[in-house]
Amino acid sequence: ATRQKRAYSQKSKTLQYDPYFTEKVIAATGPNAHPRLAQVMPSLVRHLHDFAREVNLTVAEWSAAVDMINAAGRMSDEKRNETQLMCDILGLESLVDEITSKMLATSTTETPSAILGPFYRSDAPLMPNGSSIVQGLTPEVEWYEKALEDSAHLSGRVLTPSGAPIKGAIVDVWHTAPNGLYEQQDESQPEMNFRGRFETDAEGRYSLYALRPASYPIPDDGPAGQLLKLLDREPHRPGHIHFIVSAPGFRTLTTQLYDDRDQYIETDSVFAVKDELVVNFKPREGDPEAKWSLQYDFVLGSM
Ligand code: MBD
Ligand code: FE
Repeated sequence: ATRQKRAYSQKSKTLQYDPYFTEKVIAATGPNAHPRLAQVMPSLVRHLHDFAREVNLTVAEWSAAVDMINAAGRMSDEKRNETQLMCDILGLESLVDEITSKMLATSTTETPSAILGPFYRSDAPLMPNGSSIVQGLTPEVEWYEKALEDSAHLSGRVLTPSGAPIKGAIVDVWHTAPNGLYEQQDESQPEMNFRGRFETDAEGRYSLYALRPASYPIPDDGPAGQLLKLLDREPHRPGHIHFIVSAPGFRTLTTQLYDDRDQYIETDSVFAVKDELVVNFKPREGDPEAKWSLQYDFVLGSM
């Protein structure tokens, strides 16, 4: 790494650029431009141009970046969003999530949000409270032993900002198999495995069986993985469970919970961990269905 740095600094030059070029591009915007775009595009153009000048970006480098974005687009479909994954490893999805939640927050008690990530499926089955999102667990699957060890009961309430229970809220939950793969990434898993939606009862309660989540490297067979390698970066995300919690009249909460035992808590490759979302699973007594127990209340924000 040191040698490379030196080689590049030898090549760097201080160049003089037309000081009006960027303003000319911005000024090309017409009077009937979309108002929000008219507001944000001058800033985007300025930052892009400043970036290119700051690093003396060459045609070959810009072209490689275009190829990379095109490759991400070609790889993306309803099962995999590689472009989003590239944003994730640059911290952009987490940053935008943070901006949005600060913009919309109406109380200090609401549960912090975390990014959606590229593996959400909106049509998970609605299941009765107390049922399990673990399917296809037979001794034949490679992660059978781990799934038994990590069996977990999740429960809690969905609350208003002042702590009143919300009846009829939907808790939409998803996580990977112990092999670190979401169901749609893995031929060997049943459709919608480790996904479910649960409706809260009159006390705002939800409950389900799932697994303590395992850490795993984000998919590294595309441009995002390539970029991580070029940056000498660690591809792992700490084990996490995704949630989307929604109820009429409240702001939908997209978030994740992180297992505090995880070795990657401090080095999430997509920068999404927040202290308030790190949880401690407790041993569960007297339940043959689960070795671990987690209780967590979600507080939704008002509209
Ligand atoms: C994931 O599982 C995820 O949740 C995010 C945010 C990015 C990549 C993989
Ligand atoms: Fe995830």
